[in-house]
Amino acid sequence: MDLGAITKYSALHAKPNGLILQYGTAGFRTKAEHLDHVMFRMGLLAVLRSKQTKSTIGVMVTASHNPEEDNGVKLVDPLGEMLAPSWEEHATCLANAEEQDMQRVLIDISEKEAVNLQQDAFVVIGRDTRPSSEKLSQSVIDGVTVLGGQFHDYGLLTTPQLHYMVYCRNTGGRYGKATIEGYYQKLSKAFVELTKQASCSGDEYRSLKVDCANGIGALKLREMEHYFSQGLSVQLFNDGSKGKLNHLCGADFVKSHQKPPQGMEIKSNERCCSFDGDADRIVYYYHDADGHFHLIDGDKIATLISSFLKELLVEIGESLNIGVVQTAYANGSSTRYLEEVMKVPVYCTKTGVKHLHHKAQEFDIGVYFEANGHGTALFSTAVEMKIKQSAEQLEDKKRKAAKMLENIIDLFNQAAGDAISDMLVIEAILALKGLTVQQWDALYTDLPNRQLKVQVADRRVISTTNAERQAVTPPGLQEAINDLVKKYKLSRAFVRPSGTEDVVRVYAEADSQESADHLAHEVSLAVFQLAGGIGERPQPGYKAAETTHNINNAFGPGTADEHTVP
Ligand code: 16G
Ligand code: MG
Repeated sequence: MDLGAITKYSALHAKPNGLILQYGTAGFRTKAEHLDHVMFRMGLLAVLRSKQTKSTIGVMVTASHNPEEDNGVKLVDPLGEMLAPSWEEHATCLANAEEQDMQRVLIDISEKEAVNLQQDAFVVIGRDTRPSSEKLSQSVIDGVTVLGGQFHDYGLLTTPQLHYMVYCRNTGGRYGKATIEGYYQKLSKAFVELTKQASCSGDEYRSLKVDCANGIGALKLREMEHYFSQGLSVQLFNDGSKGKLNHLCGADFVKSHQKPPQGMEIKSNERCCSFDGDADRIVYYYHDADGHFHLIDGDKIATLISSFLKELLVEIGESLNIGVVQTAYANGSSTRYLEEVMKVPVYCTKTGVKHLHHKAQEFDIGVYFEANGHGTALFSTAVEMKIKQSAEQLEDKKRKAAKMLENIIDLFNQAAGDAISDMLVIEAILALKGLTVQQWDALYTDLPNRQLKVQVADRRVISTTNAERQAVTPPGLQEAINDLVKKYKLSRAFVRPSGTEDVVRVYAEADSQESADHLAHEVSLAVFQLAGGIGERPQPGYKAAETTHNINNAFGPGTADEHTVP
C-alpha cells in the first residue's frame, strides 16, 4: 500500500469536517455534494474486498428512488449479492474516518480481514443518470487506481445490470457474458423462446406501457427493446427527455401514492408498470372500466411467479422444494393465498433485499419479493442441472414444461431483483397463461392497509424481533400494539425504525380502510408516547400518510447536515 499516494489523493477528495454517514440498507445515500470522499474511499474499499475474495467486486453509483439532487454508492460482492455485513461496518468506518486517520483505518481493515495486499484486484463500476453520477464515479476510479486496482467502467447501467456483470465475471461466463450485449441477448432469447409457446398472443398481451421514472431504465429499455420486440412492444413514458428523475413518477411514487405517474395516459384495462430510478424495482397497475386505479405490487408479482413455477414443476413431475420469502409489509391476503390456496410455504425476513435474498437461497427454488417491488427468483445449481436434463430427456408435454422452466430460469436476474427482467418474466407468464391484468389482480383482494411515519428523538430506542413483526423495546410498546390490534377484524400492525430515513415506520391492516387508518393512527400515537416522539403529535386522517422518500442514511436523529459537528 503506497500510503503516501493515498494521503495525497485523499486530500483531493477531502471529507467535510465532522460529517457522519452510515452504510445503510442499500449503501450510502445523501446529498450528492457530500459524497465525493465517500466515493473515493469506496474505491479503496472495493480494492481491499477484491483482494480478499480474489474476485471482481462491483461499485454502483446511484441513489435509486431518491430525489435527483441525492446520490449514493453500494458495493456488490462476488456472486452479485449485497456487501457482507462485516464489510458494511468497514465501509462506515472508512467513510467516517477523519483525513489523518484514513491510513490507520485502511491498515486495520486489511489486518482484520487478512487481506493479502500483493493479490491483484479488479473492480467494475456502473452509474445511473443523475447529473452528479459521472463525476462521483470518477472519484471511485481514483480510489481504485491509487490502491493499484484494475477496473472496468461500464458507465451507465441499471443497478441489477451491474450485479449481473459481477456475477458473470466471477463464474467464468457460465451465468452469461459480462457485457451489456450479453445481458440483452441472454434475457431476450429466453423471453422470445417463451412467448413463442403462448397460444394467445393477441394485441392484449403484446403491448405494455412503462414508466421509467426519468431514469436509467429508459435508456436501457430503449437499447434492449428491439431484441425482444417480436414478443412484446413497450411504450416508454418518463424517459428522461424532459421530466426530473423520480419526480411524480416511478415505482416508489406509484406505490406510496397509490396513483399513476404523471405523464402517462391510461385507458381502462391497459397494462402499465413503473420502474424506480435505478430499475431494480417494479410495480404494475391499471385503471378499471370505472376509472378506479388498481396497484399490483410485489406480493402479487411473487404470487403470479410462484404459482407459475409450481404448475410447471407439477407438469414435469418434479417435487422440488419451493419457498416464497416476504417481509412484514406483505399484505396478509397474499400470505394467506400463498399458504392456503397455493400450498406454498411462506417465510418472513427483515426489510432489505439482502435479508430476503439470503433466505431464498435456502430453497431449491426461492421466490422473494418485497411489497414495494424489489425481488426475483433464485434456483439452486442442482435444480438448474436437473431442469436442463429434463428438457433434453423427457417427452412431449413434460419436455415442453421443462423447456419453459429452463427459459424462465434464464430470464430471471438471479444476482438481484431487476425491473427489466421481472417485467419480461411477468409478461411471459401472462401471455403463456392467457391472463389479463384484471384476472391476475383478481387472484386475491388486498386487505386495506395504511403506512405512517412518526418522528422520534432517537429511533434506535425501538428494537424489534420476529422479522420486525414485534417490538422488544421500548417497554410496553408491543403490549400497547397488541391491545389496539384486538379492537379490529383481520388486523395486524407493526412498527420499525427506518433503515434509510430518520423516522419510525408504522404499518397497519384491517378488514376496512377506515379500520386500517384508525389502527395505524392509534399505533402512531403509542409510538409517539412511548418512544420519545418529537414535534407535532400524529394527527388522525390521511394527511399523515407515508410518502417513502428516503432522504439519507445519517445515523440516528437529524439529517446528514444536522449531524455535522463543528
Ligand atoms: C432500501 C432497500 C429496500 C427496502 C427499503 C426500506 C435494498 C436494495 N433496498 O431501499 O429493500 O425496502 O430500503 O426502507 O436493499 P426503510 O428502512 O426506510 O423502510
Ligand atoms: Mg432502486
